[in-house]
Amino acid sequence: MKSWSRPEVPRIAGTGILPRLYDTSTRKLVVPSTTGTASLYVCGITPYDATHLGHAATYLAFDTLLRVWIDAGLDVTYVQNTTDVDDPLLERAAATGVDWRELAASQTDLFRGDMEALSVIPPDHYVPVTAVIPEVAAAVNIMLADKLAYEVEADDSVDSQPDLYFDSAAAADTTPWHLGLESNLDRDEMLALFGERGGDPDRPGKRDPLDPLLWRAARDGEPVWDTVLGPGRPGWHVECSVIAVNRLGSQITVQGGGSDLLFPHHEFSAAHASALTGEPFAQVYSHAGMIAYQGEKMSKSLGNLVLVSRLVEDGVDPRVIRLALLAHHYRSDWEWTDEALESAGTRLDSWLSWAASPAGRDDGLVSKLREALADDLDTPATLRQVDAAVLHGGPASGEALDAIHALLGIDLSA
Ligand code: 5CA
Ligand code: ZN
Repeated sequence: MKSWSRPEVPRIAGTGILPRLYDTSTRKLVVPSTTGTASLYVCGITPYDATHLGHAATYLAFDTLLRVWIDAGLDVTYVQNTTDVDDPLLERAAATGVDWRELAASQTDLFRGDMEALSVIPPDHYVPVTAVIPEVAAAVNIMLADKLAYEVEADDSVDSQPDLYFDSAAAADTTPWHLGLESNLDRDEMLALFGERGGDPDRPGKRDPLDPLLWRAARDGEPVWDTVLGPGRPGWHVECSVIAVNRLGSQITVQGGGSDLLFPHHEFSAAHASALTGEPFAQVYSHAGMIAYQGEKMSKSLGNLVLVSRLVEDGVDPRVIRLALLAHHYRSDWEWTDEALESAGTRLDSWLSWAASPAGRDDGLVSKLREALADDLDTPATLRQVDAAVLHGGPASGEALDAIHALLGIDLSA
């Protein structure tokens, strides 16, 4: 599927640094091993109410990683999905009387426009789930043959075929994955989150309450695809595993998304990918913090949203939105306030007047920016380095302006 247009990313003089990244699974900072190439899978939106600042913050975190990797000379392949068929999307479409396909298409368009406005580098493969249903069915079929999937009789209709579930215990025995590998949660925490985040711990017939759905057989009134598994549609986690594995191969460099996806979504995406490849899913499991608003996590279901498109419509410079989000470390949870926008605006103004008359040569700012970002993408420290140069350093240099543009996505020439 069409993604969005690529922003200009200038080349910076000298050599970039491969960044240390926090890995949720080992709880350590690691520099993933790369031999000139890296692969990145980031979970995309469920297109029914995009794009709020929480989404934007998460995609900016991985945009920063991409920019740092590109500066370090890596050839990166980046894949992102859209979950363009899913229960919450179908519910919203039904509630508003809009066809679910139209809702997904219009919200994905809005998202593309927002990402473009924010100068976010697009993925190389932008993959809607509805385009890969046969791929996912084929993968689930392999899991069935490998005895990593099992049938659970449908409870709501005598006509319905059985649904298919992932056998977590069998996978722990025969693959490099085990329950908790990625999330490090204890079983009670998992059970609570599983119920809250789309799982069905109480469904009769499951071997383990935590086993996730792989395939949902056709039900009346639901979208359905004819596949090797019969008519139905995939479970959520396996979609991301299959999209990632079939485009990036086994053991990708980084799996990314917001921390609300850690369990069950990322845990089981990793499980399914390992079931398919026999390898660990990723070298680094990376999670961005949650943005709150008015005291709670900004979320479509609560409706406490600040939309990027609304801010831009109101005349806010997208660079100000970028700076407001980059002022916080990507792993921290924080609350959005109007004040965040004001101080980012003041910051951009001071940077712009400094950049208006570049002269002289880089006096070390470029390497300070690279070092701060190599330290688990420390954007707040990076912004402070620019502030210090603006306040106390000499005039801006062309090299520094290129570095700010390439690494932070802030073009100060306009
Ligand atoms: N389509 C699935 C992933 S396969 C999904 O979670 N979609 S989403 O639209 O709900 O979220 C898209 C991305 O934004 C996810 O990575 C999610 O973790 C992140 N996200 C959602 N809300 C917030 C928030 N308040 N703060 C930071 N990131 C958020
Ligand atoms: Zn996902």
